[in-house]
Amino acid sequence: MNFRNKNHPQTRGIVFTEIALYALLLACVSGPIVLSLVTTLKSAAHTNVRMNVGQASRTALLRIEEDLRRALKSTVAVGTGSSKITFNVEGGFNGAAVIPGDSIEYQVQLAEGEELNSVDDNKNGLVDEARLIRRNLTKGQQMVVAENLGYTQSYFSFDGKAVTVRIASLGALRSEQYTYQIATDLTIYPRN
Ligand SMILES: [Ca+2]
Ligand SMILES: [Ca+2]
Repeated sequence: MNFRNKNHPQTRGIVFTEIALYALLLACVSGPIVLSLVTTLKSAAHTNVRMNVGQASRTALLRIEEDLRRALKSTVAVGTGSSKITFNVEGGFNGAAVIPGDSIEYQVQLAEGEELNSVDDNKNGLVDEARLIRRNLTKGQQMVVAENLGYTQSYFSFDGKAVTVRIASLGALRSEQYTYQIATDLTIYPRN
């Protein structure tokens, strides 16, 4: 019993020393861990915005591609400023030739509340952003295919053989006042 009592203070002494060491070790290690966690979270936010921007571009181009593959070459017209394209999709076969079907129009136009002035007028974190509208002029229908596009960086061109579409998608990382832009090109040969 005496032996135990004699040793007790010594045991506690070791425990306190260990706790002090662990505390010191934790202080040394937790600093870098917190820093690394912040870096990881920031990097995840960047990856997230980048992925969304890339996905938005692909979705818009898939929709345009679907229409342009059915477009008749002789009906393709690109509007002034390259922000608009109109064409007729195939409408069947009359026994001698393919006949034009619905008239389709795609237009890149500035988002609501935005003017082309290098200022974020509608305060959504993006400067002069645009949306892509698809119109079926024959049926009088209209839908928004994509939003948050670069207005001047997204356009259509036609050289008489191939249509080239460039869609530039934007994404804002507002906490860092950083804007991602991913531009994707698509070249399609309409039908004769
Ligand atoms: Ca804006
Ligand atoms: Ca603006």
